[in-house]
Amino acid sequence: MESNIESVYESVVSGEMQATANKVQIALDSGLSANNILQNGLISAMGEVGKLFEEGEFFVPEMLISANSMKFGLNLLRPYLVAEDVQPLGKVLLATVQGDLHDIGKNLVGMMLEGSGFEVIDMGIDVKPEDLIEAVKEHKPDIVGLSALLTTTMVNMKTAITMMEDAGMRDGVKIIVGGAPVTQDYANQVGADGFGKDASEAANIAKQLML
Ligand code: B12
Repeated sequence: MESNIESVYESVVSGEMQATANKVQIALDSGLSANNILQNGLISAMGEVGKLFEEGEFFVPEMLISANSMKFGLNLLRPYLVAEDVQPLGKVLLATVQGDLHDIGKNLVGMMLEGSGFEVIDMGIDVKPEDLIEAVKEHKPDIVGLSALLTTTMVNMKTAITMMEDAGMRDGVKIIVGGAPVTQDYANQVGADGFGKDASEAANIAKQLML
């Protein structure tokens, strides 16, 4: 790996936020393309972070710090990516369902998706299905990601999916679901296209759904 790219990669994996931005700047100044830095520095580092998490080497705090470092680098890189006309892998609309205020896991999922090259639109917490439908119309995402942490609110995933079906927009969009009480069985029951038990799985399933 080119040494300036390797420095970016290492700062993300070791979770050094400001250093990641500095290393991205150095890589840009050395003449490397923004897309090269994104793919081989930031995205591949987040791939490694996801792998370390799956192997039990990293836990949620480490993953959050790496994801934040990736964001520092990405913020600096964004105008250069626009200038190079680099297209994201796809667009994901994320929301915590109505009645539910938990967002730590959803935010982590959003960061991992960004780290995998997706554009993420985060609608926040306690999102009414009507608002979700308006947002799907407005943003035309490839994937909608729904998060729920309560057994009392996970049923609102079904409500949202049914309302999307009734609005005739279900075929144009993939839906992934997750959150502590959600299982693959539950995802099947509510008619979702995918389930992720953690942020790393969420990114993997989103990538698969784009194929
Ligand atoms: C932090 C927390 C809170 C915080 C939330 C702060 C915030 N900004 O999110 C506060 C204090 C506000 C809170 C409030 C409540 N909470 Co609470 N809370 C938790 C706690 C301790 C941690 C949740 C968390 O952040 N985990 C860490 C993240 C990283 O994990 P995660 O959320 O599971 O997300 C991962 C995966 O699930 C997945 N994922 C998540 N979303 C998505 C989405 C997609 C699309 C995909 C693919 C994957 C995915 O990837 C994530 C990252 O790896 C849990 C206990 C627990 N162990 O889960 C209880 C818990 C969820 N809370 C609980 C309860 C009961 C409540 C309250 C009702 C308490 C009360 N009486 O007021 C209120 C409800 C408020 C509301 N209306 O939502 C119960 C739920 C019980 C149940 N079976 O329904 C739990 C399980 C605690 C318990 N054991 O009783 N809570």
